Amino acid sequence: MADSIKEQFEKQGYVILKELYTIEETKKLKEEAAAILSKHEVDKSGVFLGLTPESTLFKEAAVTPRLTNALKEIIGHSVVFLNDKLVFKNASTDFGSPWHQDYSYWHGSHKYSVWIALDDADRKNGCLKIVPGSHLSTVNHDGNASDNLGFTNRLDEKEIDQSQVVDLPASKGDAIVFHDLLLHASYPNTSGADRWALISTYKDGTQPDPDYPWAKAAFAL
Ligand SMILES: O=C(O)CCC(=O)C(=O)O
Repeated sequence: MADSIKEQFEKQGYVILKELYTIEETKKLKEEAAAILSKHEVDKSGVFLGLTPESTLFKEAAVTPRLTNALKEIIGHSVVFLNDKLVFKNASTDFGSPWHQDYSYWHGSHKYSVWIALDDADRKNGCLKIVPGSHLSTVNHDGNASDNLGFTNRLDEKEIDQSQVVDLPASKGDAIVFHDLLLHASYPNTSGADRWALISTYKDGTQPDPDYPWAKAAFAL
């Protein structure tokens, strides 16, 4: 019998929810995200934190039943949505995100992020790559971050065993739920087209945490 979502997550540190949103729903999310960027006069690629506090469409997307059922199976009955962010790489973005574990940025209880493709993503435009099973240990983030590309906590590429790396190409509307110790990075976008992704972060509501400034609009599911 195939592993359950919880078993897959516990072994690999991630699960893929194919077609979590339809093409039409994903198109609406991308249009809404573009409207929010435009309202804030953001015109170059990067990261925009906090779509759900501005838009009921994103709030509805964050609580879509197939996703919340999967999260409850993985996390338990008490799940809290913390925040979401848009990682919007446009044609001019030719750098990938370096290898890291998200936990190095927030500490506290473990968190669970959902990476949602708003565009089809592959090796040419910056899909995610991960090391399955790497969520079982914490590693040092002492890589050189002097390139001004953010990600101040990162690993040196040569610390990654390339034979263990798995690419996670995704179609629009697919979602990847991953543990905050899963080692991940993304390829540069060399396609000349957009690669936009939405990342929503959740936690176990029974676990204490500091009052994160980035999660002011948190709510329990
Ligand atoms: O979507 C990407 O390029 C990766 C983003 C990422 O790893 C992160 O924000 O933690």
